[in-house]
Amino acid sequence: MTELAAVKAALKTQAIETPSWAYGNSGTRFKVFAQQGVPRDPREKLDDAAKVHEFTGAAPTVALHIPWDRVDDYAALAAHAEERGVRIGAINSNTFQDDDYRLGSICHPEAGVRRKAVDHLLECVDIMDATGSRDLKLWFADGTNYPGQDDLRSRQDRLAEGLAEVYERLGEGQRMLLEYKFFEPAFYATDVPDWGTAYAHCLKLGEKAQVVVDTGHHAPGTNIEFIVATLLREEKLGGFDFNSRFYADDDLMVGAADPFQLFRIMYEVIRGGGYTSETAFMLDQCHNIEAKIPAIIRSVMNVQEATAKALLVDGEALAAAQRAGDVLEANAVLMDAYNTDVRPLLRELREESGLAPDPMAAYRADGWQERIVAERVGGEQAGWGA
Ligand code: PSV
Ligand code: MN
Repeated sequence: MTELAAVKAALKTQAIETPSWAYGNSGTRFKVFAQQGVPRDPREKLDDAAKVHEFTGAAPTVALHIPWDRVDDYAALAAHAEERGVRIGAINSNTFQDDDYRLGSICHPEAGVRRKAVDHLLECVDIMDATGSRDLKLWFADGTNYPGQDDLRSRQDRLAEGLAEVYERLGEGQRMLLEYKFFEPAFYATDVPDWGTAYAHCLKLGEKAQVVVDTGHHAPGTNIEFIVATLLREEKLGGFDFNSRFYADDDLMVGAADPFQLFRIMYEVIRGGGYTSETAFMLDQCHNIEAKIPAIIRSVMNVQEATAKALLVDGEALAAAQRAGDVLEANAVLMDAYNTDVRPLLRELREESGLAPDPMAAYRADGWQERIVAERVGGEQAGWGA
């Protein structure tokens, strides 16, 4: 295989998971702007996700969020997805939207609330059994707003206990992916604030527990690719929630705010042997003012572009420059790959796979957007909490 053929072959295997919630209405705490044609139920979300896959060829799975995507029959929902050409991916739990969770969920001081939270997580594993999902994605809003509000150490003990019960319930081939986030909604202390805390819990739990890196969950200036390299080295990187941030957890399109950072992350993924199906490459985004389906298509393309550039890094030249201590040359090797216009390569690749070269234009020409605007009238649009 020529080098370019190897790059193309690697790109053809790429699978990016899209989140069901990105197809629904979303907003800030100030306003949710409703859009026409937005899905009214989980099936319609899957229909939209299928369109993203149809035009990109790179988004074969869709993450669900429980209870936002609660249905009576999950096996039937999975069958609906497959009919449309996609599959259900990670199951995301929600232990943050009930009044009971004011002081936390699995870290809550009261045993009754902790029980309720753990039961919800166990229910999510039941759903995984029905949908055939591999990953349970856990993000906890748990934390405290004031010093002294609760005992930091006891909260860690409760967290460990709750996670252990859920871990025991995981079946063959199932995993739990633990997300960290440095602040919000708690402002003083968050119970899983950083990769170190997530790593420590996952290490104790065992190999089915892995850390997930949400790119929007770090303080400004954090070297995320270093975290990626370290987690891969420790065999504890379960996957990504990709999105972009300028200020906080902005959930903007991945690769929009800082495409160079995304390239550096993908370079470390490839360098560390993480470019396999063992790593879940998921989007965790919300499209508040832009059209949702095209925004998700654009996001998938942004990940593809960053990956193509990362695959183009001349590893031998880089290693030689590093060995020689040639700082400028080593940096130039990396920048050469980053500065390559990979769009023609990706267009070619799509045509080889029987896809339109420009997924954005193909979606525009397809008529799906006009159809859903015309047909999805009445009913309640999906959105946060719906
Ligand atoms: C909240 O920060 C969050 O974005 C987490 O990252 C979860 O993955 C997602 O919401 C869905 O619960
Ligand atoms: Mn996330």
